[in-house]
Amino acid sequence: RDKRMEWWREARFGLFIHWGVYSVPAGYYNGQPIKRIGEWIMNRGKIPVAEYKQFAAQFNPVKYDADAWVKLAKDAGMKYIVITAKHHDGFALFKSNASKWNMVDATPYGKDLLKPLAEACRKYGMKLGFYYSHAQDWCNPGGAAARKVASEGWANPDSATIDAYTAANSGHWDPAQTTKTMAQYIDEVAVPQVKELLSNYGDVAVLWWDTPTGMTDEFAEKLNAVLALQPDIITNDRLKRPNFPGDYKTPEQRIPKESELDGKDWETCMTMNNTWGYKKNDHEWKSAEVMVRNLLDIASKGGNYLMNVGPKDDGTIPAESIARLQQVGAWMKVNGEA
Ligand code: JFZ
Repeated sequence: RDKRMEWWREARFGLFIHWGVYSVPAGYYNGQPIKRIGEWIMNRGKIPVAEYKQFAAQFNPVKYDADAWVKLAKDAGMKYIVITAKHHDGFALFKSNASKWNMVDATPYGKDLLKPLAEACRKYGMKLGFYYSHAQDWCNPGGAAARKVASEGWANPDSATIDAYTAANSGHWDPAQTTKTMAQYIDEVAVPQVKELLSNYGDVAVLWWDTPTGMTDEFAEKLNAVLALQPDIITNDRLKRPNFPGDYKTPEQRIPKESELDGKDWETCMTMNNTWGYKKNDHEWKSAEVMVRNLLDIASKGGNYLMNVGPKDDGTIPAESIARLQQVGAWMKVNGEA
């Protein structure tokens, strides 16, 4: 068990990538800015499934250069990358036989986004992990939906009606979301897709589960069993609490105090501005100086820092993020241990 954790304990610094169909609306729906994090736009805006799916027709990241992304991370001193293979909107960045709602079948680009990233990671000796939203899935029927109200995010005149529906339908807002049970979704989509992720991309270093809404121990057991496909894989603590603690804890957007540390491994994930997925109206960037200070604080307490970028729909990482990664990299070259 500890052997698997060795590389991770020395890594200290990694790149989180939130990329998906939400980079197309980029924070706006019907011309209105939707509040809060960009990758939640479908839920906050209560966008109907059929309408949200149309954004995929515009998702054409022709400037995507996986080699350059991995090089950028490497030059910043990062040792691993975790990318959203599927976020809560259910969209798979990879070719999937379990759902047509994927990059190859639903976009004009028509190519698997994870394949070139896996190749580039092998080339540069970068560990690769997959974030997979196993419970929440707002487009594949039967997936869970966390109960967030539209009025918090969008001043829609219909929001009261939508919120009443959402409250009565365990967080869903479109009847298309509930045509199957969650058990069917787990068996027909989640388990097969995790199998695909752990079979088709070579070594997978990390499985990063997220938001266990609606999870039972039985569902978690089924997903956990698939990890056997990658004997050295490690996982975070978000599959299902408390029976599936995983290998490390994931304080989010915050660095634990010395007094909170309990000997368990941990990783702080953080955004550079105020969103994980790209939003064109979020300009509140942290400085590279703050990031270096965070890295030092985290490393000195024995944790890892997973720093996020939210690429755009054309396949480029925002210039502000690239600049910060380069600035942190310049500091690491002078002061880092590598
Ligand atoms: C999430 C996702 O919902 C979000 O979109 C993003 O991917 C982020 C990295 O993870 O949400 C969470 C999950 C856990 C906590 C807060 C937000 N938490 O434990 O405080």
